[in-house]
Amino acid sequence: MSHTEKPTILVPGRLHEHAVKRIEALFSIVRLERADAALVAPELAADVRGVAAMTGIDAAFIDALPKLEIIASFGVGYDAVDARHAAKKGVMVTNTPDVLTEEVADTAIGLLLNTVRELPKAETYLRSGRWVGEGNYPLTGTTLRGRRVGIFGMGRIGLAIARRIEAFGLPIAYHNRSRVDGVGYEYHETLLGLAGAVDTLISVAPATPATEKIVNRAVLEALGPNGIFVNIGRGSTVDEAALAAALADGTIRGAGLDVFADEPRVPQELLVAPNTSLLPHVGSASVHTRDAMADLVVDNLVSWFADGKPLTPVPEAVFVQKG
Ligand code: 8YV
Repeated sequence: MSHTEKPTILVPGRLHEHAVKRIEALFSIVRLERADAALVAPELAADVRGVAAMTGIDAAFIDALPKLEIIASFGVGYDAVDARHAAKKGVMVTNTPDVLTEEVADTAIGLLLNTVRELPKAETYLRSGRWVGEGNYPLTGTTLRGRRVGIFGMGRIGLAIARRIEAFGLPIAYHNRSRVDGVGYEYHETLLGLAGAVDTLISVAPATPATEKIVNRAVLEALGPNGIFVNIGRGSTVDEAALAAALADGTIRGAGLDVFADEPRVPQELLVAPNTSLLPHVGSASVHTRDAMADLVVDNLVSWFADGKPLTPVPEAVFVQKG
């Protein structure tokens, strides 16, 4: 790409600094306060050929950019991007799979252990002087020993979590839209069926219309009074009011949550519950992994503008060709 041919890339809202720096070096970058069609001035509409974003991109924003060719989204979950609309308009959409898989799986295991063995609470106990003052931290009522683990969403991250759980010596079952080829774990056709067969449910499910509030009262009842629910996927997949009620009335034993329906707001009932372990959506949040995600965002743009071959197109857009 010669200097004069540099495509204009629009970055609405905040984006990882490493991605911004590389876009600045390789493209002509334009920043916008947020991805709002009303903010797109005519000069911008005439120029922008790519969007790199960590934020939602709706149909109106796509329509406001007639020269748009590609939306490079930061993150593996791209529910905030209207990928179907983009693809319909011939706009490529990419996400950042693979590079975050092991990090998110690590976090899921940490969250599971924090929930079951109360490690954050035990640390707070020590730091606040209670070990000295009151003696040993109480034995935890829950343990990983003897648990049966169900994984909801057997994609790349689900598989990476399953590999780790295998090393813990625990049996694994799963539910997914469909059975995954080559995966030998016990498969359940429904989430309810899976919840009934396990006592530890780890959700890695993406946000789709089909998964909206799918972790509901019935699923939590099926998980049962010794049940532990861990969510590392998306908050919208959980009926949070039902979860808070289930935690309060003993329908399940505890929950570890990294994601919430209305981030960064966390329902008060979940914040004050003694049997929750909560994280502020840090599944992939190490410098190492976020830098790798940033690189993949930019590499998708580079590859698209060089030869029309994005590295990681989302399924809705795989058929989109560079015009
Ligand atoms: C986000 C995530 O990328 O990849 C995902 O789907 O949930 C995260 O890694 C992160 O929250 C940045 O917005």
